[in-house]
Amino acid sequence: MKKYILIRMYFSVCCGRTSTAYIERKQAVMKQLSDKDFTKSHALLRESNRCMVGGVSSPVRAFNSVGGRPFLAESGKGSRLRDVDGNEYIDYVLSWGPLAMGHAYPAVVEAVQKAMESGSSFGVTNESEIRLAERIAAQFKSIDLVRFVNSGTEAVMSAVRLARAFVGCDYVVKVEGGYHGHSDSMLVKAGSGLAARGIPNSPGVPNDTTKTTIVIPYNDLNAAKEVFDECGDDIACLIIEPLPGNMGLVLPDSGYLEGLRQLTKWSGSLLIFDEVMSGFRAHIPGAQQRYKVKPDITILGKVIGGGLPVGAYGGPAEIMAMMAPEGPVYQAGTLSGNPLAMAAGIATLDALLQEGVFASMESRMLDLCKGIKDAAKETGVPVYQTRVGSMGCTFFNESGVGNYSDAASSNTETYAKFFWGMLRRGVYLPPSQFETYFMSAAHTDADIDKTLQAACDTLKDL
Ligand code: HOZ
Repeated sequence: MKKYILIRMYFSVCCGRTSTAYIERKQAVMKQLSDKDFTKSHALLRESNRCMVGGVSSPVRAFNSVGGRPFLAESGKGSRLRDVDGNEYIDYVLSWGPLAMGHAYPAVVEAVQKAMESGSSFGVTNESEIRLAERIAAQFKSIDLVRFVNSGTEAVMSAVRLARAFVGCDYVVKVEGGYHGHSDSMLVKAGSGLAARGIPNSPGVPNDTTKTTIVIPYNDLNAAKEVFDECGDDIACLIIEPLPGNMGLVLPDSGYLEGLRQLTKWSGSLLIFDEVMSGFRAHIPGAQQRYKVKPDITILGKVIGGGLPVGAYGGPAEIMAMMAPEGPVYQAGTLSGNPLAMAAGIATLDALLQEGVFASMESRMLDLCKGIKDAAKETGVPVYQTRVGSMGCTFFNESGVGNYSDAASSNTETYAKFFWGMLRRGVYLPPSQFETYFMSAAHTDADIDKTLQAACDTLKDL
């Protein structure tokens, strides 16, 4: 109980909820939004707070890091998201990435409806699993065999277990600000919601679990070398988002990923690429293709589920054969390979892989990012803009951002003002500086023009 009270105190200090700055920020936000009606959202939020922890099913949705209260979603179509008060936004969050074809893409809707009519879950293998696995293996040179699960968290947890069993030791190396879902061993100096709240580790994770997790800064090959020199024999795997998207979007320095590939090879450890975010977004099929580095195990999620809950991990047959029922490493799931999710994933990939689709998303993201950078320059607001494929991020930072400590030095107050200014003008960006925004195939040139106009006006107001 005592520990619980201390943790509560720790959280209120971390989040600064009672500070004058927090109250002032909230008041400023409310003033900025006075011309938008959120009556129904706020009424539902009061209800959700009575029956759901923090009123949400996932922390960043509470908008804590930008202050103010979140809206509640009613529906989405194409590039647009509509809230329960009838406000419409050009959506660059896209359910945090999965909706590569946009909201309610007709082929996805039709595929899911059709699958539903044949039954929603069987608990035995269904042909749709084979078809999605085939598509993934055909795209990724590093993957022979796939195992489907229901989320990226599950895929990471299982892949780390697989790596430990395959290599025969326990240590796992991860990157500061890298986010790999919320399994215990990965909640050490993680990005996303933890970065937004400035929490290094989560209470409730036993010290013994994280003792075997070694954290290195991103883009620092010397730091990685030191760790591998010192304890390379005990390292089962190095897990990394090759293109980190959970500390904002940070790009790998030239040679960094190749260097990690060499280190892991020399020490006999596995290299795991977490491409939950970058898969089918950094490139087709992912960051490993863009940067020409082949991992041992790949983690996927988001786009391969087309908006339904899917995670997957895959690799060469030699490694994957360690998994039950072929091998001794156990992992199972009642809804794994669920036919509705498989159908959504297949329809999404089939549409996205059509000639020119990804290229046009990429070129729109390029226009958007270039436009924001130009507007910031014109208005004298210092930003550091990153973009790869259909992913982008605007850091309010005078210097470059190459790792987590750079990202953490960004001006989050200014990001919060930018977020609300854009929302007021009908553009929904991630409600945290430490996330990535996404383009869909449904976004049009007119959407980009409207977004850039909103960005110019908002930046002028900052
Ligand atoms: N992990 C997601 C952001 N990178 C957040 C998911 C959510 O809150 O929906």
